[in-house]
Amino acid sequence: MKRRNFIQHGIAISALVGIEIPSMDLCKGDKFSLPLVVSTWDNRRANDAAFQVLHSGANVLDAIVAGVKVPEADPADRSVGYGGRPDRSGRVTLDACIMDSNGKAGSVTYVQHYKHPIEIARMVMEKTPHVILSGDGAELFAAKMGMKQMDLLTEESKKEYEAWRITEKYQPIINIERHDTIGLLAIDKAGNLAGGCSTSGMAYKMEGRVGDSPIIGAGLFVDNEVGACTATGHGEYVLRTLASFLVVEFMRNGMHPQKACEKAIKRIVNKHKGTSEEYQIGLIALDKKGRIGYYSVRKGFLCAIKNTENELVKDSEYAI
Ligand code: SD4
Repeated sequence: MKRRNFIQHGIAISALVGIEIPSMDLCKGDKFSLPLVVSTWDNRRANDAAFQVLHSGANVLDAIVAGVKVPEADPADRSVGYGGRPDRSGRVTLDACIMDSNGKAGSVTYVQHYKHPIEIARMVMEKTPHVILSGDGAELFAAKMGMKQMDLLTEESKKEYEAWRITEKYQPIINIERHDTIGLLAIDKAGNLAGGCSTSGMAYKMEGRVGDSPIIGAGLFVDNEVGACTATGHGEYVLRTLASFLVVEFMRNGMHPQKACEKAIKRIVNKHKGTSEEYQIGLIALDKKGRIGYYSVRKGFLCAIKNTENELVKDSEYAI
């Protein structure tokens, strides 16, 4: 079911799973029991996959990869992986990154023909001396690692792209077609954190454009001593402010994840006062104690939460 059709004002899925929903304040103020998974938008299926892995006692990094792979493989998710909208040359180019509990990071940018950039990012982290591989180099590395190529442009994306070419107007629409990137954060029973982020980026972006999602500190940041944050939305705004790093630093200074997300979003808004663009950014954060936060520039952002007692999709509060 389409996110925008399903979610209205913090509808949780208690009706579907028979679970009582904590109030908004409880969600944002209280600790959740561990293990715990949170993700951007209505990524419940990704949360489920990640949680199952965590619950089975496996590594928190395995949980991140299992979760992120769900929207990457889903052609109905038009902002991630297979089925993602192309750039203005008609190519589907993917960005992804991952961070583990030891502060290691891996990332790929501008990758074509591979459905699971999160797996390539993990291999960059684990099997190379580098943090980021880009474009041809990332694809060559994926081929060497035995990953299979495929055509990522679905018929639906192709048709839309051809319709777009009539006007070629680059005008991202907030919350709907161009914002469904997955940012997934998880914490295991022992309190170890990890995170991942994956996207096809802004639809009809310029060739070669790289967004915030694969940039460590922008689209994602994890510090196992403190907490983790991930971002979605108009990446240029996140890149200019290194928003995920900023949120983790706020939390390091003792701020609650909710306050930290709010403060970072307000900084983004203040720094971009003069812009006429109707941009959207959503941030979610998780700290070492299992407390969460989420906040956005505008109405419409969602945060999905899953632990043993809860399976929720919450509307975010917003700045403007
Ligand atoms: C980008 N931040 O490439 C990504 C887009 C996004 O939901 O988050 N879409 O700018």
